[in-house]
Amino acid sequence: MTGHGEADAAVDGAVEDLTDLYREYGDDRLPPGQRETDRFPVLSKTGTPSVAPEEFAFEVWGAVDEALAYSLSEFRDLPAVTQNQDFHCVTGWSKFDCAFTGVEFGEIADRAGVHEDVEHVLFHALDGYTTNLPLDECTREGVLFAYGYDGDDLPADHGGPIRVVTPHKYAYKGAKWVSGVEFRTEKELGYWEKRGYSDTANPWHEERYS
Ligand SMILES: Nc1nc2c(c(=O)[nH]1)N[C@H]1C(S)=C(S)[C@@H](COP(=O)(O)O)O[C@H]1N2
Ligand SMILES: [Mo]
Repeated sequence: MTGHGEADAAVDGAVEDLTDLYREYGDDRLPPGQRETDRFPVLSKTGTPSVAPEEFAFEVWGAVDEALAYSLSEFRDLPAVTQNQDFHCVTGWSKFDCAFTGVEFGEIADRAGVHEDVEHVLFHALDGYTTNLPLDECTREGVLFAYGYDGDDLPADHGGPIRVVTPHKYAYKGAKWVSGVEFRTEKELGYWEKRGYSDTANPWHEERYS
């Protein structure tokens, strides 16, 4: 580990291996129609937004007991995990063994106190991107608000300071530069989901388009 970011604290702890998550869906680690790459391509609808770390706020609202707002340093003080995960982009590349450090979705949901009638989550990002998931697809293992990658701070092009990762879904379900999490009783489709990409987005079932 050559990192010198605050992510180190969690990176130095035990790394959980989530790369066998595919077994829920079949025998193949590489989903159908994907090819493995060693690179980590950057895919953004527009450019990388510039973020002043001191002004960054991570906010939680909607049908919750308590709306939350964290500065970046407050967020990085929350309990964190490091997980080895695979990453699958709907355009056809997969990157194995990405070490993401961050806060588990469930940790944030617990702190906010999600109302019983919430079934949907809409993630908001600084570039205007949104993406939606059912609540029960967010509270499962692997969904992180990641701020560390490979022992360092998550690079800005990959969504730093904080991005969502969703190893059981195509990666468009993981908002880079995530700034808000909205707990909803009714579904609202996100940016790509409105534009014809699959709402369910399971890579092993090749759910690419709706
Ligand atoms: N805010 C935001 N998040 C985003 C996107 C985006 O354009 N804006 N693109 C999505 C898509 S389609 C993919 S494949 C992944 C790409 O992540 P990467 O650039 O780190 O490879 O981010 C997802 N999250
Ligand atoms: Mo993508």
